[in-house]
Formats: sequence, C-alpha cells, structure tokens
Amino acid sequence: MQVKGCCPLDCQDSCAWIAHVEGGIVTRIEGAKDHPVTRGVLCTKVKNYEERVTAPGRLLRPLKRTGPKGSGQFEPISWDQALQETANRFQAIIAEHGAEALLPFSYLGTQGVVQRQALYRIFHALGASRQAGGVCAVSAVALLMEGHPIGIDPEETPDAKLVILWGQNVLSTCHHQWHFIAEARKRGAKIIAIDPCVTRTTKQCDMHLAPRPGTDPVLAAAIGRHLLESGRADLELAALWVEDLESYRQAVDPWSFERAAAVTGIPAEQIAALAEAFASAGPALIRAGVAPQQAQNGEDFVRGLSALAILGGHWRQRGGGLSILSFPELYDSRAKRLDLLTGNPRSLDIAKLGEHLELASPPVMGLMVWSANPALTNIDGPRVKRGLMRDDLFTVVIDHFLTDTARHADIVLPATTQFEHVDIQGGWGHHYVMANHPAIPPQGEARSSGAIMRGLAAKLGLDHPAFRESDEEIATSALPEGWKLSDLMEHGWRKSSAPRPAIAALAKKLKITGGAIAAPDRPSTDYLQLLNPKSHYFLNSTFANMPRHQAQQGPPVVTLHSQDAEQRGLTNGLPVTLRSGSAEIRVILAVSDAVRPGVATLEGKWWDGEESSAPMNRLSASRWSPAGQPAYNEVFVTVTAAN
Ligand SMILES: Nc1nc2c(c(=O)[nH]1)N[C@H]1C(S)=C(S)[C@@H](COP(=O)(O)OP(=O)(O)OC[C@H]3O[C@@H](n4cnc5c(=O)[nH]c(N)nc54)[C@H](O)[C@@H]3O)O[C@H]1N2
Ligand SMILES: Nc1nc2c(c(=O)[nH]1)N[C@H]1C(S)=C(S)[C@@H](COP(=O)(O)OP(=O)(O)OC[C@H]3O[C@@H](n4cnc5c(=O)[nH]c(N)nc54)[C@H](O)[C@@H]3O)O[C@H]1N2
Ligand code: SF4
Ligand SMILES: [Mo]
Repeated sequence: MQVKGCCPLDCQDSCAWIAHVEGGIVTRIEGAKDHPVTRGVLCTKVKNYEERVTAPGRLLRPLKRTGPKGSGQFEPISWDQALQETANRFQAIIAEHGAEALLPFSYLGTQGVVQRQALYRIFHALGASRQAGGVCAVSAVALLMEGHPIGIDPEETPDAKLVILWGQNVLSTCHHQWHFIAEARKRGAKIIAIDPCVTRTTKQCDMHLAPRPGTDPVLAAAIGRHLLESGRADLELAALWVEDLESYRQAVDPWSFERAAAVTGIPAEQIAALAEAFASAGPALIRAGVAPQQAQNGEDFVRGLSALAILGGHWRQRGGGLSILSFPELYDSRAKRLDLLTGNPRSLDIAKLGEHLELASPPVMGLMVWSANPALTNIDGPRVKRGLMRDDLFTVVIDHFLTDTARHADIVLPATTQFEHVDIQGGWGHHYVMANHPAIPPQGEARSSGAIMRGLAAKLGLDHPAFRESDEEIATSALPEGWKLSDLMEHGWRKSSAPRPAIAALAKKLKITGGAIAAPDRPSTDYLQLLNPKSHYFLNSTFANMPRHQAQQGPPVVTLHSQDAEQRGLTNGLPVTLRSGSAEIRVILAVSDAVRPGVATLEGKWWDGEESSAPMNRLSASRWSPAGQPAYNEVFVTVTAAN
C-alpha cells in the first residue's frame, strides 16, 4: 500500500512523501516525484524516517516522574491517570495562583496544524498566559509585520539573473531550493555566497565572500551607497514604498568599499564586484538565511537587505527581490481558537523561557511543552534548566523521545509520529499546503495532539464543541475559504496564489533605516566567536539521538582557523575546552581554513548528558535583538587544550 504524506519538520522545503506500508509497518518512504519542489527526493535526514517509529527510546506510554527532576527516572502510568493528574495540578495552580500561572510552549518540531495548534484551545479556555514570540527568524517576522516584502515564490528563481545566498547553507538546510537556483544558473545567472565559512553551498557558488559575522549590515550599506552614488538606485520605487530615504542616504554615506572592507574583513575589490553585480543584474534575488539574524543586530541585517532589494529595483521583475520566508495561504491560528480566550491574559515570549521561569509575576507554575525541546534549544541553557529544575514547577512534555526537556518533566506523554496521524501544514519556503494521511495506526499508546486535547479537556470539564472536534475538523478550520479537506487529502498538496508585491504606492511606507549602521561590539581577540551552523544530518536537536545520524555527523567538533589554532598552541584532533563565563563544553578540535580567523564553528544541536555531547546553549547568554530574536550566534569563547 502507498500512502501520501509530507515531512513535518521545521524546514523550508516541506516535502511530499509516499509511505510504503506492508502489514501495518512502514517499510520505506520516498519523495513524491510529481511535487514541484520535492521532485522525488527526500534529504539524508529524513530518507529513513520510518526508523524513528520503532527506534530505541521511542515513547510509547505516558510516564510519571519517580526520581528527582532531570534524573530521567520515570514509571509508566495509564492515560487516564496522566490526564487526571495533569488536570488536577492545572486546577490547583489556577486556584492558588490564577490561570496566568499556566504557560503553553510549542514550536516547529512539527509544522502540522493539528499537532501544533490543537492544544492551545485548552490554554485559551482556561485563561492561561499566552505564548508569544519565537526562536527562529524573529527579525524577519518583525520586518514582515512592518510590511516589508520578504518572500517570493521559489519557482520564480530561475528568472533571476543573480542569486545572492546571504548566510544560507542551501545544500544542507533546504536543498530542494537548489534545483531552482541551478536552473537560474543554467540560464546565465551568477550565484554568490556571503558566509563567514566555507560550506557545501559556498563551494558550488561562482563567488564566495566571507565577512566577519554580524558585519552584514555594513556590507549591505556599502552596496546601498554604491546604488545611490552610481545613479542606479530605483528612486521611483523608493518614492512609492520608502518612508526614510534621506535617513538611509546618511546612514550608508560613511560606508565606502574601503571602510566596509576594514570592518567586514572582505577585500574592497570583492565588495565592489558584488555591488556592481547587484546594481547591474536584472533582476537579482537575495536569499537570506536565519543564522545572520541570530544576533542582537538581526533586524538591521534584514532591514539592510530589504533596502537593497527595493533600491536595486529588483522587486519589479519576476525572480527578483528578497526571499527569507514564503508561506502558502493557510490560517493556522484559526485552529487555535482564539475565540475561546478567557479574559485578557498576559503574553510571554517563548524566547525568554529561562527569564520567565525565574522572574515572571505571577510565577509560571504549570508548563506544557510539545513540538519543541527548549531545554536544549532555548538561549541561556543553564538558566532554562534552573527553571525546569524548580521543584514547585509542574511540567508536562509531549514528544516522541525522552528529550532533554522531557527528562525535566513531571508527566511525559507519548506523541504520534507523522506516520500515525492525519495533518495538514503550510511551511516557510514555498506556497503549497501539504496533506498527510496516517499510514499506520498509533504505535503503543501514542496519541495525536488532537486526541490529547480532547482527553484533557474532558478531565478539565471543558465542554465547548471545539473540544470535541476530530483531528480532521481541526485541520479543516485552518483552510482558506472554499477549500475542501477531502480534495487536499486526495491530491496531497495544493498551491495557493503567490502574488508579487504590487508596484504601487504603499499606504504605510517602509523604514529602510534602523539608525546609524555600525560594526557590532566584540570582545578582545582572546575570544573567538562561536557559530552554530545547522548540522547536515540533524534537524535542530531532532535526530541527534539517532545512531545512523550520529554516525554520519561524527562526534561534535569545533573548527578553528590554522592561525587561531597556532596562536593557542592547539593541533588538529586535540580534545579542547570551549569556555564562556563559567560554562564549558569539551569537544574535538579540527583545524581548517574553511572558517575565517576569529571565528569558530560547532555544527549541530547535541543532546545533553550523552557520551559525546556539545549542548551549544550551555554557552549562550540571555541576549536578544530588540524584536526578541535570541542572539544564538553571539557566543564568545576561549579555546584551550582539555585537561
Ligand atoms: N540539515 C538541516 N537543515 C535544517 C535545519 C537543521 O538543523 N539541519 N534547521 C532548519 C531550521 S530551523 C532553520 S532556521 C534553517 C536555517 O537554515 P540556514 O539559515 O541555511 O542555516 P544556518 O546553518 O543557521 O546558517 C547558514 C549559514 O550562515 C552562516 N552565518 C553564520 N553567521 C553569519 C553571519 O553573521 N553572516 C553571514 N553572512 N553568514 C553567517 C553560517 O556559516 C551558515 O553556513 O534550516 C532548516 N533546515
Ligand atoms: N545555540 C543555538 N540554538 C538554537 C539555534 C541555533 O542555531 N543555535 N537555532 C534555533 C532555531 S532556528 C530553531 S527553529 C529552534 C528549534 O528548536 P525546537 O523547536 O526546540 O526544535 P527541535 O530541537 O528540533 O525539537 C523539536 C521537538 O519536537 C518533537 N516533535 C516532532 N514532531 C512532534 C509531534 O508531532 N508532536 C510532538 N508533541 N512533538 C513532536 C521532536 O521530537 C523534538 O524533540 O532552535 C533554536 N535554537
Ligand atoms: S527535512 Fe526538509 S528537505 Fe528533508 S524531507 Fe523534510 S522537508 Fe524535505
Ligand atoms: Mo529555525
């Protein structure tokens, strides 16, 4: 039997897959050949996703903590007991501290509408604190909210004459997009990468510029200045869209190629070549990644690129513009049922979980986490863990495995995988709404988020019809007007319209200047800036516990430039200690000129407490951009030989 489904992971590509099922077992999966983005291929992370269903450690029964928090000691309990205890504790917390003492926490572990949104219904009805903010691309979302266009239909890419991959490792993080980039190249486009490191992607580009991390706004300013000075800025489009062109002129004025070279570390001739290519391409497409946003100047980065896409006139032509996030038309938030909201509860930014667990008033006393692993992925890991260790905090975690977060829970609930539930999803890299049929029944006692919502609501005595909706009804609530779930399920996907922004006066004009453009402050050269690029084999912390993925990734490794290694008397293969404040991680050193001097990289989000482990957020500190983007990449470490 072949069953149509889609990859639920937090990835731009949202692939369509076919699950091959024999005797109630998924024997293999393959990419759908006729999906215009998937084109028959799944990535190396997901190609044997079926192994996750029966992997050692898969959660198949509800668990209750028996040992101290974080000890990982649990005993199996029934669903009835798990839901009853959760309901009792939630009600006791509400009676003593008020409903705002409850906090839901969920992210993009799955992009499925049902799995992500159904459980919010309960928190809305109870009057719990609302979840706000995000941990990824927060700067881009902030600019989107201001009205900046930041997405194109990737299927337009072949029409671009220049593609700039600005801090995006396409071949590892969204490789299906490469097909469209390669098609543009076939038609004569140049591909330029801007990345402090040599990556799988930069190696395939026509030109690679390696800036010091965080200096991208200065690089963008130098290009913007060139557009204005050489008389090639699209002032007509600026008049229609831009509010602060004069402020922009002043802000970019200091950034000659030479001065930008001194700050970014890129030779002035290379900056000039990039600026000239950008000014003369008709059109240019900038594809920007998430890593350069993971800094306190994240919004300056996105704003600087949006300014370039506008002033370059690139939005005028198919294939041109700025691409960071592209969504189909789907109304995920309708499935959350905001209409059930009781009162006007506070909103807490999930990117500041550690702070909230420590300081919120009223305190957070009850936490439910699903589709996320914040103990590992939230910034300032030690602070998050201190919060999760609080004896007076009641935590429920829903996942497939006993993640670092789940180890800190009082109750752990087993979630169904994508093979075991029905769902639909949008995505953030194309305009298709995707459908997923269950291929096999739920394994063990695993339940979908919808089923958990219905069970917990009954225990809490919530009797609105929204709490009795089936997973199919929950999915239907997110569909655009006139769409039928049955049609979507039958076809497997449906593209929604992907209009380009109109070349007409904007009612609310855009700010392309965020103030003076400057190099970020950096500590002394004793410290290296530690970047945390995505692993080719993990999806954030997902798969970091899977033996096949671990074997392919190899042990955690920090990479230093030969100059930095020599200065510290360190050699290739040596165990080293990375230290930031009082926190440290031990890893193996790789010496390679693939990173620029002053920069160290450590790929992947490793689980804590494993034999070879490198939980990156142990080293990160409570720092965010003004819009709330966690500054994951502003970690400065000393590197010494491990004792
Ligand atoms: N294989 C794999 N794929 C994934 C994921 C994964 O974990 N693994 N995660 C998914 C998620 S959640 C996301 S958000 C996306 C992220 O996708 P990407 O944005 O492509 O991924 P990153 O590895 O975070 O960063 C891309 C590149 O930016 C560079 N970089 C770092 N700092 C700077 C800087 O200051 N300036 C510039 N110009 N470049 C910089 C890094 O060296 C890296 O090569 O990937 C998604 N896809
Ligand atoms: N230091 C550092 N920290 C980072 C980043 C970084 O680059 N460096 N990147 C940041 C970024 S870009 C992102 S997007 C975040 C990602 O942070 P998270 O969203 O926490 O991502 P994951 O670590 O993949 O954890 C997702 C969890 O969801 C679970 N899950 C999957 N499907 C389901 C389901 O159907 N139901 C339930 N209940 N659970 C499910 C998975 O098993 C997994 O444990 O991390 C951020 N943190
Ligand atoms: S992780 Fe991304 S590239 Fe891999 S199968 Fe899923 S959607 Fe496709
Ligand atoms: Mo992300």
